[in-house]
Amino acid sequence: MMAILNVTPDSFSDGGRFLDPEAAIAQAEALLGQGADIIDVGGESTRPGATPVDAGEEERRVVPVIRALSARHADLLLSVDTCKPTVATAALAAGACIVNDVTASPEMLPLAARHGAVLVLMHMRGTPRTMQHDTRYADVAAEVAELLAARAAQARAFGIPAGHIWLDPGIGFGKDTDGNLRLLAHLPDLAALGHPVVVGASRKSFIGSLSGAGVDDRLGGSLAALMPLARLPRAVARVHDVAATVQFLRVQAAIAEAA
Ligand code: HH2
Repeated sequence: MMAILNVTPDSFSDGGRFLDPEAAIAQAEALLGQGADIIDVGGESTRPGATPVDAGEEERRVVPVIRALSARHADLLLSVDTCKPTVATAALAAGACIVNDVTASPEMLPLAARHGAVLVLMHMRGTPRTMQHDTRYADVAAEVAELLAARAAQARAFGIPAGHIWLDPGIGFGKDTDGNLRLLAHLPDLAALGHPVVVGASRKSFIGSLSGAGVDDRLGGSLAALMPLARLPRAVARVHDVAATVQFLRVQAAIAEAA
């Protein structure tokens, strides 16, 4: 379970709540207490239409939080949610061991290889500013799997082991509601590429479209969106609501064992 910690003023769900490093560290401690395995620290919102942040500002937001958490918890898996190689480098030096790159940029491959880091490769069409302009695909699941398979092959060619390359279909990143649902329904196809799979569906707008619920009232839909992932052998859920997700996944696993 990867818990979301956005050190930003403008993230779509927790924007502005954890911009202060002390508040961010306290939130990380709370998420760990609820059962998070990984804390994913982000300093730039990627919500549709978000304004880009320069590398210096992004680094100033995430690095002190990563450094403080790493000093307090020697074994904690810390992830940095960034698409900038300089921010990733600074975060790895401060104690992160996972680079979560929503652009799956080829530039991150040598960097992750050099540091022995886990690399999350996520599918996005365009940029956060443009990604919802065209959400049509001939076959969204096939197209996303093809792009991620190609990028994963490049990552392996850089010497990154398969288990360190995590693939994410990019729920909400240049997809409409039907596209998101299709991607979730076809997660086993992505898992068949032989890498761990990450899903970030937590509180996203397709849940609002299906239910009419506002952003802070989407827990039920967020858990439902994890059902396909709960059936995969190597999978990571990226979530805001850690305690409820831990409970959901435990009960799912117990049912699977009883089958
Ligand atoms: N979604 C968001 C950000 N980073 N990383 C991965 N791997 N997968 C995702 O689906 C994903 C992600 C967007 O959500 P959030 O961080 O909650 O909001 P914001 O981008 O507004 O900070």
